Amino acid sequence: MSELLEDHGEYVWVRPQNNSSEFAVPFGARIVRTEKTKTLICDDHKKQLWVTAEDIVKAMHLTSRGDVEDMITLGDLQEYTILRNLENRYSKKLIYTYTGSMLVAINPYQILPIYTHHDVQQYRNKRLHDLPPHIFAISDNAFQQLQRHQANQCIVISGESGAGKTESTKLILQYLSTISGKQSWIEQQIIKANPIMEAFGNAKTMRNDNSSRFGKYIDIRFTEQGSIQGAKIEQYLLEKSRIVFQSTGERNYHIFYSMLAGLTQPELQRLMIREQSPSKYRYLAQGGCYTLEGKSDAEEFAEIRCAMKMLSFASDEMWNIFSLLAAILHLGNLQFRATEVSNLETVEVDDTQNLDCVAKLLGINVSSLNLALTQRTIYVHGEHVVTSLSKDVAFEGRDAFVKALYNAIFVRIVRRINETLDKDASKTLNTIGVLDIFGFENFETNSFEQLCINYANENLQQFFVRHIFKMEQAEYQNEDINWQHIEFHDNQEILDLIGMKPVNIMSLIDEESKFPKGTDQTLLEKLHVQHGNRSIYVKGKTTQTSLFGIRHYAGVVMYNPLGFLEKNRDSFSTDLRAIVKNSKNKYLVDIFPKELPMDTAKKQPTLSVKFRNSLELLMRTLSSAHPFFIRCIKPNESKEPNNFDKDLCVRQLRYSGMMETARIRRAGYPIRHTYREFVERYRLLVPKIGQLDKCDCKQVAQQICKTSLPVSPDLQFGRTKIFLRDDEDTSLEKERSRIILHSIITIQRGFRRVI
Ligand code: AOV
Ligand code: MG
Repeated sequence: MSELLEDHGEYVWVRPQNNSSEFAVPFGARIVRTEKTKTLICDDHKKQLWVTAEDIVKAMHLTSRGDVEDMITLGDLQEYTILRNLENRYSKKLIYTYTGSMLVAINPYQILPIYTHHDVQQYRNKRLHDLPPHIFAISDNAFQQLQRHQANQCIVISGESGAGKTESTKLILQYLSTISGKQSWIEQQIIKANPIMEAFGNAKTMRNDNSSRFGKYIDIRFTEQGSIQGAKIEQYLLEKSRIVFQSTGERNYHIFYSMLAGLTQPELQRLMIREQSPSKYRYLAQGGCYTLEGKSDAEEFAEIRCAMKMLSFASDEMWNIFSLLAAILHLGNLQFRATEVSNLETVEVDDTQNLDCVAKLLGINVSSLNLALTQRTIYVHGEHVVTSLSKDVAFEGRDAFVKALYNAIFVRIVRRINETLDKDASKTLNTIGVLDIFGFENFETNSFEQLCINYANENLQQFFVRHIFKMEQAEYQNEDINWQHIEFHDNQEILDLIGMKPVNIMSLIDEESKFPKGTDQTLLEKLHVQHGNRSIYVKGKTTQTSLFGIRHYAGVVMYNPLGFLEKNRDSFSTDLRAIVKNSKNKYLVDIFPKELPMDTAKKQPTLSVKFRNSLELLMRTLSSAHPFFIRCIKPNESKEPNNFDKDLCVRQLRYSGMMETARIRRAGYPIRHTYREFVERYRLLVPKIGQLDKCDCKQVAQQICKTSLPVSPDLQFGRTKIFLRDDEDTSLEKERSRIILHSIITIQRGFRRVI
């Protein structure tokens, strides 16, 4: 590239300097001055620095100099060109950018004045590219497509925790409910379903004060006239561990704190809640964080109650829910004492007060509850055998019960919301579905939940890749270009490995969960034996022998199988289940799924089966709809405005699978110019080209390629654009630099001769 260096003022891409991060990518700059062995450049932040000729990767495509609203129009579509485009726009508070019909949304972490009623009106009935990129434009487009083609639409929102998925979902709902017409009751009910779902399914985490700990798909049904007729919400994989444990700085689900702050004194008394401070409850106190900045739990509670009323929750139903939540709090404070009977470790409840409260609230006899918490009945050859539990096992059993109980409450609440929103579902009408789902996860320790989440993301990734592959194909067809020889492999192999082909990882987990002698260790051995020699399966290295890994589309994730089987069984003690079944609390009996007879309890569907079934259903729904994609990006970890952390953003771009757009492009012709742009840039390669307005740019382009490129170059002439591969682009750039250099020298010589 040394020829380039003489071309002063040229925009170039420069290799990252002094940065060892795996996410470091070339950055954009302008050449200021060149000396013998080094070049002075000025980067986007106006910082000047000296680099060597080798540091300069290549000249910048014309379309990358400023910023573009649709990154598909970047003549050079790469990770670093995408990144610079996003950063340039973000610095101007332009948080939305398209890549075709996909929207990239960067969380501004500040209130921007772009969501007003006026903005809603602005975007109404416009084509996608008529106005600057906006989430309202995507929403409107989905609505237009629904009406025009009478076909289902779906909007898939993804991104990591805190990237803005849930806020985006709310903005889409706000837009759709505003434009759909009369602002009737059903629209308000749909909007109000959200605070209820958030109260029970969102919590403060280190990454997000209002983190959704479940995935959701909201399908909104429209009448032929385009007004909202109803909606249906599907929920996925609520994080259950949070109910009994929170890491430092995190909270349990919002509802517990708002309930304590918002219930009246008589209500608290009825629930036997003597302490209003969350710090007094073990299940709320482990994270050491009780309040949320800028939020009043008591006010929130009033809003939740109001929203529940609007969604036709009866007051006794609400009371039943609060009673069960109170029971959970009392259960968490229950104390056990280790005892010993004939040298065997046993346990007893050491806390009659809490035990009484729990028994009353659950409608269960105190002594049966006491026994169910401290003993286990097993069936051996059709006989009941009762064994006493150790203290640790008793605690575990209680926690497993609480997790199941809270999950059952959550599932029931979503079902109730659906009963209200999903009336008249018999009429098949077209829908717009919005998916707000956890993004790809790779933590220090990855467990069964991460495997499920990442499997869901692999499915979505395939859906996405197939869609953009089709779009790219459409561009080639529009331009009458031969597309046949372009091959692209998606991630089917990973999907097969985790959950699709026989003896996949999920089915092995299932098998081991049902096998009486199965342990997490035997599971690991079976996984290794079955899949050990596949390239996408990774065995843990010497320091990680207890782990197994998968080479996901977004990178390798190592999973720790510890606890996999227990989580997959998704069950709790049969003794507790038996007393729940006979409880006087009808609501409690009702929210637990009708269990199979006790001795066949093992045959209940496992979590992996349930999850795979709901995922399969989701993928079928999505596949039968016309998709839009929103990729949310978190610009920094400190939740602050005007701070674009490049490494963090590149990582997300990779995890979001957005690089597939670039990769698919690279599989074909990555560089493309309109004929006019092309001729403007390379006209100097051929002498005597007249005024551009008067010549046929396509013909001139063909002439330029014929004279300047080696014989039979790999390129294609489309209807309006020329399509090039990297080699041809580099040749043209070199030739251009050589000619510029030559003419500078000629001018300088001529100038010297004159003086
Ligand atoms: P998430 O849904 O993607 O995370 P949220 O939608 O909850 O993330 O966004 C996190 C926070 O970022 C919000 O509470 C807002 O403060 C801010 N935010 C997001 N989008 C916008 C916006 N368009 N304008 C202003 N502020 C915004 V998670 O559910 O944790 O995966 O699990
Ligand atoms: Mg969320």
